[in-house]
Amino acid sequence: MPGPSDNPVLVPVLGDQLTRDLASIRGRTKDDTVILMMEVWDEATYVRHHKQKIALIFSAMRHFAEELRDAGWTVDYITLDDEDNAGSFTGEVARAIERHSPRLVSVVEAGEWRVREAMDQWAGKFACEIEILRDDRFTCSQAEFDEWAEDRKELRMEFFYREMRRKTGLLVDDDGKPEGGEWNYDSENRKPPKEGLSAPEGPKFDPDGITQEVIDLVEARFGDHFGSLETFQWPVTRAEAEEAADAFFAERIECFGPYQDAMVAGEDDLFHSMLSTSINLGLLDPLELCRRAEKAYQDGKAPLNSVEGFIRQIIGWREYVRAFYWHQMPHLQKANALNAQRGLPEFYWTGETDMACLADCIRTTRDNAHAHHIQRLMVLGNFALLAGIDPREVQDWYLVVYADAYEWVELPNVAAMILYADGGKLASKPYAASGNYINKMSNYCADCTYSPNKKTGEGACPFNPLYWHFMDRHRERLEKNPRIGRIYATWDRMDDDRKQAYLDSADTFLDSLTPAPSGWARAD
Ligand code: FAD
Ligand code: DLZ
Ligand code: SF4
Repeated sequence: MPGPSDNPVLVPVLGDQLTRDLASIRGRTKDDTVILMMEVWDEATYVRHHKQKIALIFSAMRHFAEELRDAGWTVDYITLDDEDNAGSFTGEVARAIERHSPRLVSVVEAGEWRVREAMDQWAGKFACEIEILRDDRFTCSQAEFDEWAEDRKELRMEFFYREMRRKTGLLVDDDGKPEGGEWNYDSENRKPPKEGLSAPEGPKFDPDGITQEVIDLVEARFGDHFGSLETFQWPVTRAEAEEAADAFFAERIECFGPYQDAMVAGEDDLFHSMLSTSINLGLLDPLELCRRAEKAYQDGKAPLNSVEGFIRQIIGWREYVRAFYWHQMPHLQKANALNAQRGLPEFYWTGETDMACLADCIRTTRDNAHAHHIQRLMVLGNFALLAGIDPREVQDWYLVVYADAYEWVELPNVAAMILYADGGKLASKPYAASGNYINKMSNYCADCTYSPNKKTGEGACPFNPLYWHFMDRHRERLEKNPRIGRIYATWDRMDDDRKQAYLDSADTFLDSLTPAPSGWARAD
């Protein structure tokens, strides 16, 4: 490798840090820097990631390395099948220090607790200076969040989000007032799908030579992991990710808001942006996307409820869950406030269930390593909540199956948002719903063996008895909650036979579930 000067700066770039604007690359000079990129066994196997997720990350890493080299940077790239590969970030940094004798190792903090803990050991392990920089791709620093959170009994995204709106100036006028008079237009973003609702398809990217090589590697080394590789069509470069963003802003943002919570069988993307993989990898700048959305509104090309909704997902939810993760780790990983102990049903892996909504959400998860937000929340998540599935099993599943899944974003969404395992620090109430909600917001029920209108017994939608079973077994905790407690008046008005029929139906259904054998999410 043509080397830069003696004792250069070594810049390790992790698989989700793929931008030239990274704090550790920005301001460096090409003749004094070696960029280190590492495909390592530990990262590829700490859970048994969906095959598309590994292929996406390796392909994006290889393309980014090529882009850096073309721009004149020195890149030391370790492939997974390099025979001396040490298998871990720490092992590879140690080998790179031997090769390059750097005067400084400069790295941007890792997104995940597990990796950051390892990184924190480097200063004690290596005989050269180590610099760990803040990841300034996020708008909110941890110190800022911790200060905001201090002395607050409840952490609510809505108030944090207003701070982020003020900080960025997005959709805020010169007097600090929100555009249109309201901070949040969520109430306009719950339109059920009308008959035949369909969205213009976004661009799909067929694998090029680099991606195909990676797909072959993944099939050979991780062939027994969950998911299909045949349908791999993710953007793997900044240029492709920008093309995907262009298509979203040209064709789908207009309806993004109104149909944000809608679900249509077979319409996998609907009006969603499909940009989370690219944002999380570093291919797209989240704030730049928000500015584009704001401009679409200013130019009259998209309504306020769509644009505010999109911006809220990014500078609201995305920033919020990341800061919440660091605020609540490491205990968030083990939180189980509702003492849920049931094993994850096998159908989460096989898709073999008569429940049409779950079957469709698992199909798109298997084929595309993606499901949109309301599918993750109100179908897959709602079921796991109502059925009382052990949070650790649910967390592992979500971390494995989605191409955009990194623990900092997956864990708060799963443990705190869908499972209420944190006891309500993030969400004001559990997102529990019966079949009625899914029937209203989707067309799934029309083709289901079960009926959403039947409440108990044979043929009843399982979400109906499960809902009351959940409410009944968590009464002590939930009836004090002003946002959900009133539901117990409805339960108390039912006669005992009706209540018993709900509880018996739910028990019969829960007894019929086959738990997944171990080994799907983590190696035995
Ligand atoms: P869009 O609907 O177009 O939204 C725009 C962007 O907003 C997304 O690209 C994403 O960057 C951001 N966003 C939206 N909702 C959230 C949220 N709740 N948390 C953080 N960012 C958000 N997102 C991930 O990136 N990785 C995950 O591992 C992940 N796990 C999730 C698990 C559960 C249980 C739930 C309910 C949500 C999860 N999300 C996760 C959030 C969300 O479902 C995905 O970001 C979204 O479906 C990605 O598709 P999209 O880009 O089309 O999103
Ligand atoms: C998810 C992942 C995988 C599967 N493989 C790698 C890898 O081999 N090399 C790498 O740099 N990053 C990988 N990643 C992403 C990392 O897990 C991610 O950067 C850390 O979780 C951040 O803390
Ligand atoms: Fe899902 Fe129930 Fe509707 Fe079937 S009837 S699709 S299980 S909500």
